[in-house]
Amino acid sequence: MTEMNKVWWKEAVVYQVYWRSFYDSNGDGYGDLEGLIQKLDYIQELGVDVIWLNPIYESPDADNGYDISDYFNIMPKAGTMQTFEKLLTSVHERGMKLIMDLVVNHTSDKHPWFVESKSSKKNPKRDWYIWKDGKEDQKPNNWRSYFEPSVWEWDENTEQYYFHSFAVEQPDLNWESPELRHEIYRMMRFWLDKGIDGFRLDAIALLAKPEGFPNVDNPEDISYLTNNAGLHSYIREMNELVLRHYDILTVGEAAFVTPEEGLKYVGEDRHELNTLFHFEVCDEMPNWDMLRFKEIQRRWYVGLWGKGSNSQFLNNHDHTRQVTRYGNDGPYREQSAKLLAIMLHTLPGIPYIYQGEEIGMTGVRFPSIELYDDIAMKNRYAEEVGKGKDPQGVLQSLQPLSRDNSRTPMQWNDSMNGGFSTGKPWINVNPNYKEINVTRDLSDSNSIHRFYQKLIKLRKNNTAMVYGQFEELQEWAEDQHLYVYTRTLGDNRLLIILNHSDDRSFLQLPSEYQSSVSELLLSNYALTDINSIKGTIELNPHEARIYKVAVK
Ligand code: TEU
Repeated sequence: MTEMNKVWWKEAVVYQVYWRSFYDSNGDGYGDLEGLIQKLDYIQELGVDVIWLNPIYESPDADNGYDISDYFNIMPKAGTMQTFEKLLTSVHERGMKLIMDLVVNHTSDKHPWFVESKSSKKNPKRDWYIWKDGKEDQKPNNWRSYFEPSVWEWDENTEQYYFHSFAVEQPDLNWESPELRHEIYRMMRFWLDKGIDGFRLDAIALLAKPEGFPNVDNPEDISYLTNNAGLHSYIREMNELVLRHYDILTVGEAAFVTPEEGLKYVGEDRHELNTLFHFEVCDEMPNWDMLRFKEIQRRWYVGLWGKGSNSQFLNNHDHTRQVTRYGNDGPYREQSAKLLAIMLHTLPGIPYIYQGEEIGMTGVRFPSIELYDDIAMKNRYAEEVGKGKDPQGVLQSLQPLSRDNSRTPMQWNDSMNGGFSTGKPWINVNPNYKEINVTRDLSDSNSIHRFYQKLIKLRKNNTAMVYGQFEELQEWAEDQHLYVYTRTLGDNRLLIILNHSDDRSFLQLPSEYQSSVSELLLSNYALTDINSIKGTIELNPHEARIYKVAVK
């Protein structure tokens, strides 16, 4: 595989800020941009390069900002345009970059465009959204949406249905309309000309709909909403008219893609996006499965390496906390959080840190549906209970993967509300904030946070972690707990050994490695001896090591 050309965003570590849960500066119970500004030193000291900011645009907040009613203004609970501009300046003054969430598959149903479109079949903006005939009791087809049993919502006034891939409050934009597309490009330039450093493109795989909107055999498998004909012509047009004119990072949220499909988005010869989030792990692997994870990593490495860039993450604002879902958030929480960090930062791809991951924040279990906020969970709860299912059983089935697991407020210290807010937080703080918080981690040189700092610093000094070829040691390729691989760039080789298990593991490396280690770069146990690689190695539960080895 050829070495890919070097560029700043490939070497970046990205920190995702779900601002409404990050830090509340005015006591209204919501995090805000002023609060983020006050915490920029904290983010900078972690060592990250780019901040990904979840949507801050005007929104009725049906889906926590992913239902936009004005792309050109900031929602008041986040702050003002002046606060945003102060934030952007402060981020740049610290040598970091800021990418924004671009939500253009849909708007809010309160967006003036939709209000106009909905007002009459003859309105000039009617075709900025997707309207279809049908009868009140007969929908245009049998598709279901991410958040509702159907993608169709009846409008009594104009006696047609409108299409929504997500909630009723989120009507899909009609990307077949050139007028709509050019208005979106104008909006993108508005933000890029302010100096932002790129976009995370929300639900980008959904922009094109299946030709003719035919019924499907299995409505529950909503992959039919994604990766349809015409999609890449839209993204290429977006690149041609907007993206290619700026030195930016673009990352597409691409649901239901395989490496082959993913390459269409990020192939360097495709002139579409720089990189992507695929969901073969977070959407399709409910619990940790090392063999499946290895297989996914292999396919994506073979599919993209040398041709396009991948991303590495195991949680975000839509997916529960990684140490809970894919690690051990009990007795081995610290070791497990550090092992997952080493894995994500040494596998091929740009690593994303979701706020709180760097202190090992965990998932949560609220005792009643009323304490949850996530529209996806509440809609699914209502749908299932509406079928006559036991409410408590439905709640318990939805809790593990509820998006609210990752949306509880950042835990800054052990004071009220974890130091997040002096008001009543919009969502309850995880009760473990007294034990898990930033202040505690900053006071401990062996904390998860301090480990992340070392790991990110290591990445800056070892370009093999970015551009090195990936190769598994075949002796452990089929091991359910041990993950052993190298990253090689020229004569710079790293050997990574992971024991993803609550038990000890033992292994004996091939002699070529035993005699070639030159340095133990990082370990999540108090290990210092580079000769620790010789003979039979005993690995503690969730032990992870990075060695520098000579290339023979
Ligand atoms: O999520 C999009 C979404 O749900 C899927 O496309 C994604 O592939 C994956 O399945 C997530 O589990 C985005 C935002 O991240 C989410 O917060 C919004 O609710 C949604 O779009 C609608 O804007």
